[in-house]
Amino acid sequence: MKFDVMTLFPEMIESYCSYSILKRAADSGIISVNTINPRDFTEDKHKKVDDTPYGGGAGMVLMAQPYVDAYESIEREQNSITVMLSPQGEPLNDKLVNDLAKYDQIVMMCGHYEGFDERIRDIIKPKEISIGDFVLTGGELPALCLIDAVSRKIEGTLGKIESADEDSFSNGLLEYPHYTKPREYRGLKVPEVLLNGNHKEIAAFRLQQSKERTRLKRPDLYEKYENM
Ligand code: 4H7
Repeated sequence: MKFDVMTLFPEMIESYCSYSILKRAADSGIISVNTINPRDFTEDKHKKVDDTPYGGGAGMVLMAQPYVDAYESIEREQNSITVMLSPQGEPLNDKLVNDLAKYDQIVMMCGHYEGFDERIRDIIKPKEISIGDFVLTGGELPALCLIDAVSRKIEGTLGKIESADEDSFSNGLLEYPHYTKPREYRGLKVPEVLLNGNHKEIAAFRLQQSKERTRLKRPDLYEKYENM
């Protein structure tokens, strides 16, 4: 999987991707993360990427020319999708993440200030995706969420130990509680069943815990699970 991120702040993307599991995946060639800075495509000596809005109002609008030229400089694979991270997008969830993981390349567009000149959308026609109903100062965090969530769906990214773990949503339920040493901490004991080595009993306990906490914390998910 190739991720190409259009951003005015490439270090934000590079930094997050240079740690832990994403770093390991990039080093082993399973993913590659590349940034493209629209500022490098400006045509004036001040490298201006934004300007005041026609019609008036506060803030600045990202200009079409640097973004469209930056976009057109990106080499496109055959099986590629272009995504704009925006509060107006389709909500990101596990199903959408799985769908995105089927592509060979995801080109991402990160906005700032008041957002994009509408002609950027008219010309590029990206799929708009939102990570939730709240506003951020820029699209980089949502782009990183997408890179992270998609990467861990790709064969070979997670190690054996991480993959064996049944994560939330893979079965439609939230994760069961986890414990590690010591057996007792501030008077709180690890549930006895986890210490007895009976794997059938442990699996049953964990499933029951998963169901119970999903029912309490996310009744909307629990209803979907029950009707599966
Ligand atoms: C595109 C258009 C995504 C991107 C406008 C991006 C939330 C999400 C952005 C804007 C994002 C999300 C720029 C509009 C900053 C608001 C103050 C970047 N925010 N912004 N303005 N929910 N912001 O996924």
